[in-house]
Amino acid sequence: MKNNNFQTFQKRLETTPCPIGKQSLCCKLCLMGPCRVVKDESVGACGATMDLIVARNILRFIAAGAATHCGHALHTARHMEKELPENYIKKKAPDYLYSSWEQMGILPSQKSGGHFIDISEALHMTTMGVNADTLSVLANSLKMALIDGYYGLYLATELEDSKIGKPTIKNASVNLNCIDNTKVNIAIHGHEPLLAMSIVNETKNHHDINLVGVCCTGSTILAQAGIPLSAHFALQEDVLMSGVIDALVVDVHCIMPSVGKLCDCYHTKLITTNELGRFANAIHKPIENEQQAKIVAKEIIEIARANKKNRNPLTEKIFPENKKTTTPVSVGFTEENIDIEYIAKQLACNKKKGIIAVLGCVNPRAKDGWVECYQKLAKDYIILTTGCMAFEFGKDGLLDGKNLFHLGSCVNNSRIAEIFRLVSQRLNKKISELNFVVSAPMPITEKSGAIGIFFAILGCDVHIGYPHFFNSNQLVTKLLQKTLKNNFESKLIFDQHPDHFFNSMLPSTNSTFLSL
Ligand code: BF8
Repeated sequence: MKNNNFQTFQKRLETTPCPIGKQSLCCKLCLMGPCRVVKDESVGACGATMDLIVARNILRFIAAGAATHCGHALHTARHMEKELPENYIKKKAPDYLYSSWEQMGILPSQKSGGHFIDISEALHMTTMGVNADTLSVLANSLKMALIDGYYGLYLATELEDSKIGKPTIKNASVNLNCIDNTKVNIAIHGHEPLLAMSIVNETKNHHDINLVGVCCTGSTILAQAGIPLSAHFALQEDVLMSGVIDALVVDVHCIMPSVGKLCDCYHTKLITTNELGRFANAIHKPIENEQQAKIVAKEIIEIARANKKNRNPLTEKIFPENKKTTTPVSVGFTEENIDIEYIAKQLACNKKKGIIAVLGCVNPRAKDGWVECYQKLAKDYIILTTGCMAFEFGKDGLLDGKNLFHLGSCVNNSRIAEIFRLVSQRLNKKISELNFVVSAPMPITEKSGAIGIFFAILGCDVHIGYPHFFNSNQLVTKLLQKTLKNNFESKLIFDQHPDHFFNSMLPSTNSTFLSL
């Protein structure tokens, strides 16, 4: 390592999170603050109550999550030279849910791109001195989640599928040992996979290149082309610390700012490809369309190849067991190739108690034991998984495509929503009438908050396994739960203990047979 001052992720995690911010009891929306509202009845300098402050923080959190997924869809549409659709939610959602959302007044604009105005209005209404009605702020949080689900997850997935095709079921491999010190290693990290697919295609002509994925761009090229997935969010620094990554190509989301400095510690060339995701020390190669992507893909291969000679043998981690120690996985499941009829039968005959969708991040501050918990639950439930949690299952050899199904990246959570829709339709039930649980055991990002609430307004119970703003103020939690129960027959489950969660999941179902 050239820079001895670099602190690794593990080291940085030794800093304790702010106990006030962690509960969202801090308002920093104006310069009279930041105000801490830690005692009952305490208010901010402007008079904002604790529940209003928590609700506003929730709305901003979810709006930011929606902005990222909608930005992903927007970038993809631009890349494909397509307009954003109109009336998209009406076309995609079950009618009964659309009516509920309409009645509640949480439907966003249906005009092309109009949802971005709704996101902007969410920021507007949460500035100091605008909306002082906690329930209204929370209702807008549901609107942001709806935007996230359809104009983010659904639209990004649909556009990607139409551009690169729906994944097919295939065998692949995961974990850090996918990195091959004998070859030129290019790691592709981020969330928007269109350039990544051009690199995948170009690499077919270059046998000295070893491509590996990181995070959600990695999940997509894993599902799409069987490119090995080397790491999830929490292991991204480990990829670089192999000392043999000749180029790290990043787009947007979940790319730790630390990787800039870490690339400098080694010989790794950092290449940024999106105007939003800049690093001061990177080679910047923004791509906006397919033509540029093809050119940049070739350039990236040349940059990485030329850089291999700059490796420092003293910092190289050798992977002598290379091929043997990668973990085999079955990937590429979608709403179209998973057997809906079979799943419906399994539920109808009570052979499976329900479906658990295990989503989202792997927060190193959360409790251990979640993978084992779902492994045990897989005997009684069908488990669908995406994002970093899917990697967590994969590295432990559990993605078998029999009980645990890999559905792709985090925007591909729309595939899970579609499976819920299709299975419930097959059984002539509402989503809320079936035992569909969405579990985010270790959330980190704003995106995860938006996804969680999106599933709750579809009618799924949503489990959160790490302390969250959603549960930091009694009144806010009560209002949220009441709104979800009354309108969608769903609830949020806050449980940080894998064993307790496991026990709560087994007796929760009745043995009523459903008619097929
Ligand atoms: O979108 S699971 S840490 S990588 S946010 Fe990020 Fe969380 Fe991982 Fe993909 Ni999803």
